[in-house]
Amino acid sequence: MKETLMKDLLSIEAQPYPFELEPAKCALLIIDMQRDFLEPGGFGEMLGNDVSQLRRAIEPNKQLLAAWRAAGLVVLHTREGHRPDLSDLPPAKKVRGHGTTTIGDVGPMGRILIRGEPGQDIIPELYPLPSEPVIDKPGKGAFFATDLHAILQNLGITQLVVTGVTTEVCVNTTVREANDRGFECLVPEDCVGSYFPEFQEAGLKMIKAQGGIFGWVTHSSQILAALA
Ligand code: C5J
Repeated sequence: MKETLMKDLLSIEAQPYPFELEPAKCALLIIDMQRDFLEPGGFGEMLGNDVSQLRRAIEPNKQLLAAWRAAGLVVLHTREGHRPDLSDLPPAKKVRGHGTTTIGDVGPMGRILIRGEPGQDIIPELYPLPSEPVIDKPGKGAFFATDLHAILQNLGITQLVVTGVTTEVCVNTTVREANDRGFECLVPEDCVGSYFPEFQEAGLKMIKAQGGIFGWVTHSSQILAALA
């Protein structure tokens, strides 16, 4: 970590009020920026979703990730997915939606949401460095059935900048889980994405409502300016 940043408290303009970011205790947590959710021809698009709604978050994430890495701060990534033998896939999740192609079946980029398959991996634009932990999660929240909490505690992390997809599902669930475990969460609105514009708006409102009931919302430009 940059020596100068270590001692600083960075005040980030945010809603409902400024977020006091402590670089030594704050990690960037990038949620599920996976090929099957974001790439044309992937599972998300196969289900009829407009992936451009998610892809607009790629460039802001790239810039934030580059600045975060340059500052020497902690980065973690998550991937939603299951074991190849499906032993960690609840039957209720397997059949949800009554689709003809569901989790574990062969999709456009290998078996859908199965660890090790091309579609389950992170998009090349945001690919993790070998030093950055990747949390494979079977649920929507990144704390459920993973070692994320232990890793954050071991690293002395108490604050999270949470980005990724989708805003109302895995980002919101993770922010709520983190909040209940005592972490302060800051969400840059341009670095999260939903297939549904109305859910993008509502998902962000839910986080910052009632005095920041789950956390804070900002724009990545505010974080970039503070890190610069
Ligand atoms: C979903 C996610 N939407 N990462 N996953 O199934 O939000």
